[in-house]
Amino acid sequence: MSSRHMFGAALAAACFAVLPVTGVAQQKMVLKATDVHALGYPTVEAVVRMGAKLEKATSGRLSIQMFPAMQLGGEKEMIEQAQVGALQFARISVGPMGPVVDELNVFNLPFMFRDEAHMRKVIDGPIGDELLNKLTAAPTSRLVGLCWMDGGTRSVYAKKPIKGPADLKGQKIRMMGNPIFVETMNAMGGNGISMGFNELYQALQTGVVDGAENNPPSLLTQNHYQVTKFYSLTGHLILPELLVFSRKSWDGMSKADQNLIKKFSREAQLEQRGLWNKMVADSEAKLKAGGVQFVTVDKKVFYDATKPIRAKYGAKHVALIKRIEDTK
Ligand code: BDP
Repeated sequence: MSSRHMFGAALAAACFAVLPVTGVAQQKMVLKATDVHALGYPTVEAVVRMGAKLEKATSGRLSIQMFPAMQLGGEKEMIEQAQVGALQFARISVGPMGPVVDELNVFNLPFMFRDEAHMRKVIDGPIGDELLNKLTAAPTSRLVGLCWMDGGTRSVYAKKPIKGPADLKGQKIRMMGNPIFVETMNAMGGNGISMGFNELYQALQTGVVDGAENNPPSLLTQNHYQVTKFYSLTGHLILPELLVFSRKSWDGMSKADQNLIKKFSREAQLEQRGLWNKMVADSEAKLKAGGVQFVTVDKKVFYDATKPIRAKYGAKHVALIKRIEDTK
């Protein structure tokens, strides 16, 4: 962790230290929230709006202070800080949570969802709820799963078009911190490199990696498109985002406050996707205007190439995968 991030964590801890330890429902609480994205990004905006609702509903007793744009580090650091109660809300990808709560890895399998509508149906329904509850119940998580958000479809971007596995040969492609993703990229023909989001821009600029993969809003807002001009529509991952809460902080709150946060979280899940749809459309237009070429790809080739990954990591979760596939 860099000194800037340590300072952020210490600051967050200090601010929460004045808060009640058990059940003193009337005391003022400033809940710290963090996200890798900047203010205005749909996931950040959804949490900021939740803060306004919380303030209104509690006459200012509960509020949210947002630390956006990786001010508190990458997602690994965010998870760790939430676990120790140095911050309360962490908005993270389901990607880095897979190694913490194994069932979540089902969402992290390549080509698990048919399309984004399918993913939304799954997160909105009983499977979405069950997995949030699993995350909360897992002793390893030390977090409370609050809601899902939309993270769109991830495709590969690099300095050249990627139409098939042969084009990925020798290409170092940054993946999120989860062995499934590294193995997925290797199966797709490239060299998967696990790296924090906070290190990626520089790695692309200096050639430490040749490319990465993400949704259009991230490609745009992180300025990665300035270095990588070809966005090849592999669509290998449709990953929902997660909003989690520090279990340590949660246990010190009243049931009524917990229920309020849960209610607003569910509302945030549904509200965020309106913001997301608009952001994706805007981002695609801006990327094209910025000279990025969108390359059409025969996804079937990558689907077939990643079959061993689904077989290896899906074997333990056959029943859950069947339920996801059966969700229409
Ligand atoms: C973005 C997610 C963010 C991840 C990032 C990544 O919104 O949570 O940290 O991808 O690739 O799409 O690390």
